[in-house]
Amino acid sequence: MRRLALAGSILAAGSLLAACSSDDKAPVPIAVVLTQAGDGTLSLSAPDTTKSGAVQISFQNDGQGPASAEVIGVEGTHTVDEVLEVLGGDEGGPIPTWLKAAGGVGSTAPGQTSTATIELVEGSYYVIGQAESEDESEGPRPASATLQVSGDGGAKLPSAGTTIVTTDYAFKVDGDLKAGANTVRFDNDGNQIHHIQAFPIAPGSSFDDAKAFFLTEGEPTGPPPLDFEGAVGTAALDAGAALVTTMDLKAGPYAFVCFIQDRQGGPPHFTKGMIQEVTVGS
Ligand SMILES: [Cu+2]
Repeated sequence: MRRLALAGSILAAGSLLAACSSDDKAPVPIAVVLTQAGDGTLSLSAPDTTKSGAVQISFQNDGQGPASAEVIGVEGTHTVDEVLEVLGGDEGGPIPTWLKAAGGVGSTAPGQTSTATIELVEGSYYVIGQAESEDESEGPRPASATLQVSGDGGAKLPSAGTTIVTTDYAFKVDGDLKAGANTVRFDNDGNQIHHIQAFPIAPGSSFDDAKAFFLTEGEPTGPPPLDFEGAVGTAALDAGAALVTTMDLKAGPYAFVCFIQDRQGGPPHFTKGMIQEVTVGS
């Protein structure tokens, strides 16, 4: 944990130097570390404050299973309990307008560090560290930290060779996705909150099988047509927001899926078309 904090301060010094020698400001680095106690309790360390603009989150998952770090903005005064109630609430429930999904780092394997660059405006945020479990009721309570963002302007979000644009209700990939680490910019041009969850289609299965797996009610039969172990995903992103992240992909067909519902509540977006086949090149 100490080593990461040190790395963060070296990066911060580097970005100051970069700012002096160029008009382009570099994203401000932020180190977020999730730890898990022997009894399963999660805790999160993150800075209390940062400046507005692009912020590069480096998320170190020292927990026992895959976890994510999402940044949630609140308009007005809302406690973290209110935020967690929305995030862990009934599937398909309404999402209050005071809650803003600012992005963050998607699923990260235990022992790994992943980064994502997001854009923050002045305001109050919570960083939520959440373990992923197949049965959400069994997971530990998410850990949280407050983050106060001040100022205006700041660094711009970097561009990336490949952009994935979400609309209500579709994914559009601009550029190539290849086997290995892809730096991807995710732009949410829709009016709803979206994320990108990418599942490799299992050998011997087709995209139609994958679609049927998600869209058919009741218990599926037979082996799943998707490789859940190989799945990668982004944090949730509000309307008009963007982030830059890395997606580790392998060659072959994927199903891109959004599980989020409309703000007013309702079925997950894959039922409205946000389940699409995307082919990753070798
Ligand atoms: Cu969506």
